[in-house]
Amino acid sequence: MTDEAVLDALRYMTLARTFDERATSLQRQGRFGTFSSVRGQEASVVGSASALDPSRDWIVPQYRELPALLRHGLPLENFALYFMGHPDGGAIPDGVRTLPIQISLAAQLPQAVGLAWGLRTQGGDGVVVTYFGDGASSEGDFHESLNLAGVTRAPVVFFLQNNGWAISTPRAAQTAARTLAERAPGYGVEGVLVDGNDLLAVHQVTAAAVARARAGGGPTLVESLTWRAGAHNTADDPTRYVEPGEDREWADRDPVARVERYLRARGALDDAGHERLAAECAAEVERALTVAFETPDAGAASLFDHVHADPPTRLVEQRAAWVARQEGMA
Ligand SMILES: Cc1ncc(C[n+]2csc(CCOP(=O)(O)OP(=O)(O)O)c2C)c(N)n1
Repeated sequence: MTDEAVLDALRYMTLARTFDERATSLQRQGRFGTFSSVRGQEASVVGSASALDPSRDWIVPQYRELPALLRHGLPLENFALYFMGHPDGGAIPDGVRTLPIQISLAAQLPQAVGLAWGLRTQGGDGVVVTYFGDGASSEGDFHESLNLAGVTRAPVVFFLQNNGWAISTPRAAQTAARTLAERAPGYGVEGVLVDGNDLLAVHQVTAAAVARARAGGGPTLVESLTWRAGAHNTADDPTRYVEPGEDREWADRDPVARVERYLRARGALDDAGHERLAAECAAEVERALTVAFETPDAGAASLFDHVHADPPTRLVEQRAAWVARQEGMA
């Protein structure tokens, strides 16, 4: 990666960390719903996303990949609206090649394989990168997806973020395999293990997997070994299951500080540049939050919209009853 590319990556990492702090505070105020932070995993997410070409590649996300979606073109205000429960937050603007956030573990993986296989069948050269965690790798969808991808040689990169935990379940309780990456050859898929807190290493490994998939070389499973710094989400209390001091060694490997140190050592970042970056990110987060909070309320009846093109009678009746009830309460 050039210094310029690493600076660009640092911008997305800093933006995510700034947004994380505001989102956590807004959740505490009751203005955001439950929020999952990407803190600690920024190098893993940004290093992989920066290996993609947003004009032809696709991201099929889980719920912890804000900076990847931003780099791919999703406006930050859409992400904020999502956590405010606004339907606009689930809408992906035209031309942005990402699927919506997936909460149901591993359910995005068969979709990623189908999308990749479809792109190839239509003669395109796009590659799909799909994100998921160590917990999701215990789901049947994971195994079915790797199996199908191996057989079809679909241009898909399975990007497994092993952050040590599935809420309170440790990685060791997910599988007896020594590593998660080594499961890949059993499906005829390439498997790679990478230090997920090293931006440059993650970028290099993902870029190689994307190039191979684009050239017709088939799928890869990347296991990005990282660490969730803090809670699973704003509803979780890790002090109940993480031993005190267990995360000490990972605190020393903070991915944002690591990239900052790297750039400073190369003379590509100084105090003034760092302050400018922090101020720009803070301003961008405030801009996006202002847009989100000024977006008109969608109304409770929007619960029924965007689900069926042609809703069944039962739902049409329920919607009418719901609207009448809301109006009666107004
Ligand atoms: C099918 C399914 N089962 C259970 C849950 C509840 N749940 C939400 S997140 C989570 C843990 C996920 O851990 P992991 O896959 O490692 O991803 P991480 O959140 O650590 O990034 C669980 C069990 C769910 N969302 N979907």
